[in-house]
Amino acid sequence: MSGTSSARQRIIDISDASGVAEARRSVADLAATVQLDEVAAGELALAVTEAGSNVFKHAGRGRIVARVIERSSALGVEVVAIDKGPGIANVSASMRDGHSTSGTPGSGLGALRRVTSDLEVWSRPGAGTLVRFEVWPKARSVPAEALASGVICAEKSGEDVCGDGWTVLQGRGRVVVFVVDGLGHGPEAAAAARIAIETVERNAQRNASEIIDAVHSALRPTRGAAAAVALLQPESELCVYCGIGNIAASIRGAGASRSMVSHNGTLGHQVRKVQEFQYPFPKGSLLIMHSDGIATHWDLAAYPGIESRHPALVSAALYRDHNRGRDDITVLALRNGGGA
Ligand SMILES: [Mn+2]
Repeated sequence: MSGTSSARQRIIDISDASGVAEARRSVADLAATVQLDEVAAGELALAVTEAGSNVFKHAGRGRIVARVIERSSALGVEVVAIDKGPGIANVSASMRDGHSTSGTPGSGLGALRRVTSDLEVWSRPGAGTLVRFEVWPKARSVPAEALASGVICAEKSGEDVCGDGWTVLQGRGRVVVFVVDGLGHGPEAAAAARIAIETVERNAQRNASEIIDAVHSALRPTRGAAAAVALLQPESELCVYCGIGNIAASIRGAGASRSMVSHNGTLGHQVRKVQEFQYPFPKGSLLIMHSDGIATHWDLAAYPGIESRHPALVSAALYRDHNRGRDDITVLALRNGGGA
């Protein structure tokens, strides 16, 4: 399989000006691992500083989430700026270069668009702002995303490692999407999650229930995990789903949402039944999967228009507003189709 999405990610809290500098440093550090050329690295630093400053100036606090992304074997960096500030009244006017409401929310978006790719903004007055963009090496022409996705995976605050994990593996007309939540949190949960992901990578050609069986066997020496695999066939508009334990998953499209079924149990320890379920996955619809660090009672209707935007904005909204705050969290959104 090719096109493994990397789990390499940075999350930086911004609550003062030093947070903006820290975000610039931390994202530069991440970018160094993908060897951006000097021009692209400079533009990334500029863009992160601009996005981070906007968060601090207009919302007082928020977060920058950056991760390594891969497309056609090129590596780039995706940045999402997340705040719960006053929001932007007119996003499209703000995106126009030279828009003259300097100092108001959104005033830097034109500048941001000049130095980044695929800039997307979701904002509503009173509902905060979510900004997403990509930066790629200058020498590469990177094709449009065939299946757009966004994911945030973060450790419980106070922990050094994350007991959740995820992977997206693409190849030969199918996509394997896997989310795992190692029991509890901390190093032992992280070890279980890591073993689960390695097992999925080794078994990615198999069917969904075989993948879950393999994970169950591999996790026996660990403390165990909840996990689910969604085996997508985008062209046939199908999703075969198989899960054990508390991973929430649904497919949403045209205003309707369908939850997918996992059986109870703990992989590695107690599994009564491994069963595949098949669901329609129409073009344009969104797969959303998350661990129980995210509360289950969210509703995308609270974010008008977000369902048709880049999935990274969807995962950012759920992360911002539905984080229970007492566990590791993973939230992943993937569209059958491109970005916006
Ligand atoms: Mn959990």
